[in-house]
Amino acid sequence: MTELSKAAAFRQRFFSAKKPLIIVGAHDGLGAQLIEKHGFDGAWASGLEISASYGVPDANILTMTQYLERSLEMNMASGIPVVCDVDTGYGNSSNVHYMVQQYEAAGIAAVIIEDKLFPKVNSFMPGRQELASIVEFCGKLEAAKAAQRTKDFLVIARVEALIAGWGMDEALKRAEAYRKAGADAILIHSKSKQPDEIRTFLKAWKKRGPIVLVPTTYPDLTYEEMTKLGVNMIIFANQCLRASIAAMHDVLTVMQTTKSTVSIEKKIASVAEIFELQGMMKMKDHEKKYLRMQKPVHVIIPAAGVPNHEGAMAEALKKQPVAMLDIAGKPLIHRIIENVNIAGMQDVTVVTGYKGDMVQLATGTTHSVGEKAVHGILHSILSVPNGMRDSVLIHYGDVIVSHENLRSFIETDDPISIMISPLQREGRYAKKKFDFVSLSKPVTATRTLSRHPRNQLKDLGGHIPEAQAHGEFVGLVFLNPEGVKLWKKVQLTLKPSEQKSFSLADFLQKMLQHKVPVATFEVRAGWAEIHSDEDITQLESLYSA
Ligand code: SPV
Ligand code: MG
Repeated sequence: MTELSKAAAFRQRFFSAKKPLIIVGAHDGLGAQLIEKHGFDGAWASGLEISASYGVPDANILTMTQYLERSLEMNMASGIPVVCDVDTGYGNSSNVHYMVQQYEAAGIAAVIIEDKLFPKVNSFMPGRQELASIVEFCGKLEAAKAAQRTKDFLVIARVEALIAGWGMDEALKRAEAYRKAGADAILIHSKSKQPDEIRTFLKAWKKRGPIVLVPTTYPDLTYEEMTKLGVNMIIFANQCLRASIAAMHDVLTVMQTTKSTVSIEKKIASVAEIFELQGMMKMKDHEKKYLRMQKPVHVIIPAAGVPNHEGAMAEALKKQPVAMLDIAGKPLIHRIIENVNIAGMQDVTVVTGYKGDMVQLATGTTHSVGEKAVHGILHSILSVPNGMRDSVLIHYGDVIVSHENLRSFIETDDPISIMISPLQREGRYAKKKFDFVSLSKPVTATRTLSRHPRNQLKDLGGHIPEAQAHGEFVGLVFLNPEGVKLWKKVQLTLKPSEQKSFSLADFLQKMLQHKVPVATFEVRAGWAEIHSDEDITQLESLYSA
């Protein structure tokens, strides 16, 4: 069985219910959701509420499109039918024709058109309340009924004769004319504080056709009496807006006078409730099923080591850890994490040790291995609780890699890959021990089509002579979930002493010994190591360029 459209279901209920349906005014999707939660029959896209929420008068200042957009928003956000206040239909019969096509196509269940002149003014506003002629308005109603494509859509005619002071006879005459012109129901509007005017009208009307009421000024008319009088639907048109304005005044007063929110925290809705209403949890479930864009990557940045640098940098590092070295006005670790974030990775753990208290992050968390950081880098990595989760990017704390390189690096089907660079400028390798790499099938051509040639690692470490090396290890390892499993297997074979003393290169070598394939990803540019004052000067000119 196919499900009825909202308009079809609403029409059925409107004409068959034994008691008046109740719809409630709103001006946005959230309002419609709350109304639905409380079990009402529908939402009223109120012209008063929508215009007030824009901060403008209820006098056709806004355009049809603006009202329609809000109505659509309410309709999409909720499962209840939306009945729309379309004022006078935004012009003459041609405007009404177009309006009905638009509202019906948007899935709106019903529109209520009033018999005033465009531009209208809210019915409760003293002063001009000009009525259209009966003839003209009947033409609009006929245009509306002719424009609808399905039989389900409801066109309700709103009689403003009592509002405009034209008297009961005129109101009854108009209601009858509109019924004959094809209106599905009549809304008889009154601004009287007593319900007598409405009682008189309804008694004289004698249930000739369905009736809608807006009991804003006559709240004393009970639901039971309205039921007896044969009312089909009532509209609580603006009470939610008025309630929210009062509530906002209250909290604003408290916040302004006490400069605190402590006393109101328990009275206001929680952020969790907002999340619930806007469907945040549903979105998360949806993402689990369908979002395949980015795999979660846990980034581990070992930055615990006691520095052994030379020159002016050594002086600076007596007072702070490498991670907090200033690179053109920002700590190195912030620059690293910024690139990692831009590359789409948000789950970051920085392992701190030496002067770890000084490591302050803007995003990401820290994990400390103690001030002395006596063990190797592998120990730092393994000490992160549940660190080897999802996919893992291990990123040395003293290299900066461009976000473009990072993004390409993790886009791989290889379970484990490491970032390498061709051998660098002369003399670089004289000063300290480097982890060189040798590849199983080295690219011999100096020109290659691939931006980042991928290859297989044959050997890695300081024991490879420079002359035989195909490149150097940059300090980044990426493991996809399969790679993480392989990592854990090899980890189980380590002796406790190895777990403590190993460098990352030692562990990668161990993987090779266990015949775990390690792929290499070559970068020729877009990375820098921060080891000397010269490195920092170079980076500063890059960042300030
Ligand atoms: C509205 O809610 O915009 C209405 C009802 O038209 S009333 O304000 O009572 O006229
Ligand atoms: Mg209105």
